[in-house]
Amino acid sequence: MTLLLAVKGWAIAPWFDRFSRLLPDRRIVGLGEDYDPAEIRYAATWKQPPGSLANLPNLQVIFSLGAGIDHLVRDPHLPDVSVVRIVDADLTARMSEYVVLHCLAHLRGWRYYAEKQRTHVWDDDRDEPAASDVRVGIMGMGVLGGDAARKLAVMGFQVAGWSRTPKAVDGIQSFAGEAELDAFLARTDILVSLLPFTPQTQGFIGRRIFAGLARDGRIGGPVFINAGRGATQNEADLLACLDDGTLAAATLDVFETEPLSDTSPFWDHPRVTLTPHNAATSDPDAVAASVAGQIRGFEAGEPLRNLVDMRAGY
Ligand code: NDP
Ligand code: OXD
Repeated sequence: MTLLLAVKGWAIAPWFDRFSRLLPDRRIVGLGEDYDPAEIRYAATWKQPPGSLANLPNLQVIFSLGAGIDHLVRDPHLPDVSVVRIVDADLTARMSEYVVLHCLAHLRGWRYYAEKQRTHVWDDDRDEPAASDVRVGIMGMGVLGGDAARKLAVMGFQVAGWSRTPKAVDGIQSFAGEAELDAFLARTDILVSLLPFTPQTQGFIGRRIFAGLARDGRIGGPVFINAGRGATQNEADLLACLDDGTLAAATLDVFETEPLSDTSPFWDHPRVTLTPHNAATSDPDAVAASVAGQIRGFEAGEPLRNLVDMRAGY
């Protein structure tokens, strides 16, 4: 009944602490510790080294401690057991805060006025559209995209979503699949990506997507916000499109390679705002409680929730 914490890139101590308190009757071990592979029943993972979940003969469930599961999909030695991802109100709320914040920042000229303040310029001539003048398009209308869409609509934005399958969300225009992609892009001033990384989305957001965005909007040109996965964006295209005016600005939380290299041109780009993949941090209190609850439910015979379809890859 041991839980293995297979976590890399995050401090592990808070997870040990929460899981030990929530599951006091279990042994909690970390990678590299001395344990018998046969004692591991559950694994809670984030960016585990590939192969580290192989050869655990009694492993039954793998939990991702984040909403994304690409660290699992990319592991060629992943055992064929149930994979559960996090769907958590705290994480969802954090992502929507991020998306609303950055849509508003582009609407209200946040960087523009920061520069005016830095240079002591009282500039009250900027065109100031209302949120209702601006069309936001969200790629990926899952748990996170759906919540962000609803909250943007409350702020007054004209919101549409694009996903594999159509969605019925009050007040949100739905587009689906390749056949409706161009129409979705053509009505979008601010493009937000909350797409997962899959073989289909890898490198998908490039010049073809940026060039399809509306050019008649009120915010001075198309804007791209990516809080999904970095590997879904073609970074050479993204830079070229920012430089030649195809895109007016970008907010990036995720990158092809993380941490972002010290020499990346994104750091100093005048039209890029960047954050270190923290749009929606997994809070150990909320996430460990969710995983522990699932373990107890599973052992009581309840079905696991938020199971990943490993064939679809998300
Ligand atoms: P979901 O699985 O709930 O939603 C994924 C959405 O993407 C679905 O609407 C799905 O369509 C759509 N989609 C998948 N593949 C395609 C495709 N090929 N074409 C069109 N649409 C597609 O995921 P979440 O909303 O919970 O999370 C989304 C992603 O956000 C995560 O995978 C993760 O990568 C990222 N994330 C980033 C964080 C950060 O801090 N930056 C934090 C948490 C998550 P359909 O509904 O039709 O299936
Ligand atoms: C993620 C997360 O999937 O932090 O990026 O949850």
